[in-house]
Amino acid sequence: MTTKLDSLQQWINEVAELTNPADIHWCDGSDAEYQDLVKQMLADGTLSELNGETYPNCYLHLSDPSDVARVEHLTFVCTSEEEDAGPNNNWMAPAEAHEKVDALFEGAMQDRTMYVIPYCMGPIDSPFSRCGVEISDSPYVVVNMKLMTRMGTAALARIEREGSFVKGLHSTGDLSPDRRLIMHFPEELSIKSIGSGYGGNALLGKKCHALRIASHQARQEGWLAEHMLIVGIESPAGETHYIACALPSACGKTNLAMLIPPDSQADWKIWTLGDDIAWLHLDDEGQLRAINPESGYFGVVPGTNSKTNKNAFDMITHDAIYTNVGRTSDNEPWWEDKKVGEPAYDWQGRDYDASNGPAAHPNSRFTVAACNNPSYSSLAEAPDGVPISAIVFGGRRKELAPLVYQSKDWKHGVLVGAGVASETTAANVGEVGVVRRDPMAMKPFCGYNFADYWAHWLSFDERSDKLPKIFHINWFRQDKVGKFLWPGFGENLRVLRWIIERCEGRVDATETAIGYLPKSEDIDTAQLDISDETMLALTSIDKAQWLEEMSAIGEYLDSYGDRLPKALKAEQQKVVDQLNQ
Ligand code: GTP
Ligand code: SPV
Ligand code: MN
Repeated sequence: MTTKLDSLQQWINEVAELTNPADIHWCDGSDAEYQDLVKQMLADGTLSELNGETYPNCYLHLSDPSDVARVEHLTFVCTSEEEDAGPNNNWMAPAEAHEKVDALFEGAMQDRTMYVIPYCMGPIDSPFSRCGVEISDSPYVVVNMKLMTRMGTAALARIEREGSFVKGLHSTGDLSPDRRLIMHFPEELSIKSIGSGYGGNALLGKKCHALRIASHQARQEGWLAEHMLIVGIESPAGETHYIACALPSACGKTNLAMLIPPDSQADWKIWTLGDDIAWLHLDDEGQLRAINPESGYFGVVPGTNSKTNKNAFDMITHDAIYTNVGRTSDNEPWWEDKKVGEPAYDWQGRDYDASNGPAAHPNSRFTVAACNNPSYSSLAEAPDGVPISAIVFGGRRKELAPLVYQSKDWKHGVLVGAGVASETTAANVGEVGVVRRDPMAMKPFCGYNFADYWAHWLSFDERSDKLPKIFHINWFRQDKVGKFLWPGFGENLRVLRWIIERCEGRVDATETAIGYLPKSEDIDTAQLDISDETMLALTSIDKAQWLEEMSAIGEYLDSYGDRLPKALKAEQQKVVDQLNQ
């Protein structure tokens, strides 16, 4: 196969010349192609088959033990001006970056097949979708892209029609962390990633394209590319509200996106649109609408069980790829908190031995197509997306942040998002459990200077008077012995219901300096074993602690210098003044 699009063919030729592959394969995205690649990977050991009776069409991939998560310290945004990448990104001048990374790509695909993977992020016929082509020498990447994106012939046809696409070049290289680089060239709409075969480092449609490159395009074109799930909440009366929530990596997006209403609220329904990324546009009426650019999930496995996330637990029993989980003696996948079965082997393929640590890597993942999800919304295919009633920010905070609060208005909501901090997780290589600033859950994913990003967020206020309300949530408050104060998971619906009531103006709230907090009796706790004292702790703030937090946020904002929008600093000062009253 070739293409009639000269710019694409020319790029393929250049890459082939540089990387010297044994073969070039144009991916058509068919099921037959998927099966062929699986067969080939079973033969060479890249995949192993899981129990075909209980887990039909499920495969296990064990990655290199040094290649198990995103690598923020090796991820660069290469704009011509350093200031355009901002203090939130690692930066390298484009010429130097190309030279460095091209040296690693030289001959990198020798004896390997070069796969050309055309994909479309978003419904294939949506005006908001954007296409890309990933070149990769990893068949594992191809099968993951097939499950997670609209990949193949239809995407290529759209690319040839439009003539423009994001260029993503990927090779697993030699997997050495010393020769691993994830480079973004937003001004050229291109990505070069080498040395990792894992997740967001290698599946270039996801974080690299749909967040880092897309956020840069979104700023220029007046929309938003965000690290947000999209979920529909249908009331017993049949009204559905859609909300978009930004939570940092491994902080509960997939779980919230496919929540199952508990028995106490069985007359509510939840519809999943997306679990990780949202592209948001204002329509002609000023309504913010969202599409999910992805069409599959790359979800955290540990912690998934029939109580916490039954939808995920069920959907990964067939047609799924597991990466870095353990196995039982029956050849079923196994992970911590699965609650059934026993591990016999760990994620490195060794006999399980508790002294080696967990059986499944804490960042082990499943890949499945979205249509596997029992709560998948048919509107996920709607070209115009769904109307968003509320935007929700949040993080993982043992202390301080209440269960939920609402910003006073849009501008204040942008401050709430910019002030998000969260404990780090295993989704990135590095220390786990340290609180860090993660504005809008985009610290690792914003392809440009956060100061400009906040200005872009603020600019929406002038463009519409129908913007969604903005909230902040925290499921992760703990007591003195480290027990979660809030039951979480399905019970989070109780908080979503308060958010909807607020959007509809049907419930009062307590005004505080940081925003509107629920009156503790307004969060429904029927049939929940939770004390009034705990509810009070979850729905009140400690002024002294918040003064400290707001001044830390002020210092953080100041670190962005002159480019920081004055309006944002003024919002921070307003909160400080009110806390001091
Ligand atoms: P990324 O895919 O990295 O972007 O992560 P995510 O935000 O989708 O997180 P995910 O839903 O996969 O959850 C990560 C971990 O948090 C899992 O181990 C979950 O079991 C756990 N978790 C999710 N929701 C809750 C909750 O409401 N309460 C508690 N205590 N844990 C939760
Ligand atoms: C995240 O880290 O936020 C993920 C996983 O969703 S990865 O695709 O590896 O970035
Ligand atoms: Mn994510």
